Amino acid sequence: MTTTHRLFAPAIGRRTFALLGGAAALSSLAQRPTLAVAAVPDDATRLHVRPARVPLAGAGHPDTLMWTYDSIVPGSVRRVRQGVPFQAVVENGLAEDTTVHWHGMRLPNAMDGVPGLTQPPIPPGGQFTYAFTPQDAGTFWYHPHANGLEQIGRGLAGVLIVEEAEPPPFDRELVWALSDRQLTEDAQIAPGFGNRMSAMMAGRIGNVVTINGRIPDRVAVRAGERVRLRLANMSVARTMALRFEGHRPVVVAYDGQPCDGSVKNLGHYAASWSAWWPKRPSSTAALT
Ligand SMILES: [Cu+2]
Repeated sequence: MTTTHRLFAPAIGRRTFALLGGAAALSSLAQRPTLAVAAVPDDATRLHVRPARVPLAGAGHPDTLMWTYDSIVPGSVRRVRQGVPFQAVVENGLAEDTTVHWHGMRLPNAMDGVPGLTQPPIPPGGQFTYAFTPQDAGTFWYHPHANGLEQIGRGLAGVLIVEEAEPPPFDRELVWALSDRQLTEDAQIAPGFGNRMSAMMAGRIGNVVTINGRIPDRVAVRAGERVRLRLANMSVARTMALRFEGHRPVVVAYDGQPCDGSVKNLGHYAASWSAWWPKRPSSTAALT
């Protein structure tokens, strides 16, 4: 039996979005060939930081001009292996400095991406090579640490998955990169990142919530299916409170660390969960 579940009422328009398809598409993009440049190993991942127009709001709305990794939002899901060296060459195509911070990862200080502290910022047109060996398996994410609120708010973020040597058994894996955007009527990122009022209040809370860069609609799960759900909250200020009505998810890891399932809320910047759907689904699942 396949049951279709409504996630929430989107703020702009409606569209059917296959979350599994979205995650698969992101994975395949991560595999695309890299440019050949001297002194860069063949197996290095490249991240091109650049403005691009992306179909955030969906049919009937103009594409949204965002700041992207490789012209997609969020950046592609990067999969690396615990204990296996990882390299990423970041090329800055923005008109301002940037860096990449690997959120939640234990790594050498020089690779932590804090401009002026652990590295010089990557200037417009410049590049920087990050290299480290992931020590912990889990769900992490990457984002700039330069002008972070605006650069993340304009789209720069992606999921980094460190695969364990022996993954637990599951039927299917879903990756949900959660975010929110402050959009104008014509589906563009609203200016005013330095707004004093929002800085004094809760921060910049968007008027549109997205999963994997799209306004979500429905996701189908089978009765009794064991789904490994990887969650990352990439919004700059919004606390995501997830409700799975009729389901009984079990939290198996938090911020990349295995846990006993007692964690109740996915808070701001609490990046990583994995969860099972071990029981029969019923009629609704809600994200609020
Ligand atoms: Cu972070």
